[in-house]
Amino acid sequence: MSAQRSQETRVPSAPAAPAADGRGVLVVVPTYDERENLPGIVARVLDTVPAVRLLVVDDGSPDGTGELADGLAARDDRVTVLHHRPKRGLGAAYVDAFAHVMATHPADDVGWIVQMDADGSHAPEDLPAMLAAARDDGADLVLGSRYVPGGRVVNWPWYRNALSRSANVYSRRALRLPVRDVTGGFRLFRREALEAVTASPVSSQGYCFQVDLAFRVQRAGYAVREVPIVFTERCAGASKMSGAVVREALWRVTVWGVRDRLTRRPRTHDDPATGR
Ligand SMILES: Nc1nc2c(ncn2[C@@H]2O[C@H](COP(=O)(O)OP(=O)(O)OP(=O)(O)O)[C@@H](O)[C@H]2O)c(=O)[nH]1
Ligand SMILES: [Mg+2]
Repeated sequence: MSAQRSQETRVPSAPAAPAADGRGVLVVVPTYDERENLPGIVARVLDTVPAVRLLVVDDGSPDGTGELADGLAARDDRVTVLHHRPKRGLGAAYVDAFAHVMATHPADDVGWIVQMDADGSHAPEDLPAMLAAARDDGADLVLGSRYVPGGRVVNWPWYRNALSRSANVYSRRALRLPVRDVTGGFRLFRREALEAVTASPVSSQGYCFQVDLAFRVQRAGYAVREVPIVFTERCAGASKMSGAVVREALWRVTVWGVRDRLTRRPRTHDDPATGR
């Protein structure tokens, strides 16, 4: 093969680490009825990491969030919108958005992908610490964690705290995962790891989508790190949390845990606090 041909067919590779200003990073923000929250969150992301790209994934929000996002995209070319229909839950919106990102951005353009809620619970100001964890610790997946030292939850009623804590304890034990916050939705993925774990179909929809992806990344042998975040209950709009979401998580995690034990994988001895 000639030198020129090998040059042409070379697959572009992702940078080894994300830049502090967000170059090479794309933030995916799923929205459903987040009209009041979206403009503020987009502005804060772009202020914090000015070289970042941001993709809003809207499932035809009745409150007009999709059109509002189009307006933000028209004013700032760092912002794009994926109008995703029909609404099939958060998991489907993320999976289709990830596929869209991979198809529209080569690896040397976007090597790192963030997932983040639009409701203000995830503070964009925590992004630099998450990027630094990937840069300095060589993480493939950085979990924004409420349950490591320095992390916390603000303004949740006791029953939401209890639900989240129990879901984490159950998921960690059932799946033998060495991380403290496996249900959180504020994360940074190395593109290669995300591509690898979404190559097989992902059918989990609600909260358990987060558990599903973290489990896949950890079992595939990628490096997972946790960085403390302050999670704040949304100020505006309604939560999409429901009994169905909890039931889905419970049965799916139980099935995965049983299947994992039947395959007789040795228990990991990693330090739960750091994921190392
Ligand atoms: N595109 C899309 N976004 C969704 C869907 N469901 C939820 N979202 C968005 O996903 C993010 C998380 O949803 P929330 O309603 O905050 O649910 P949650 O964070 O799991 O629950 P809370 O802790 O009560 O806030 C928000 O930005 C929602 O607008 C969906 O079906 N499609
Ligand atoms: Mg929320």
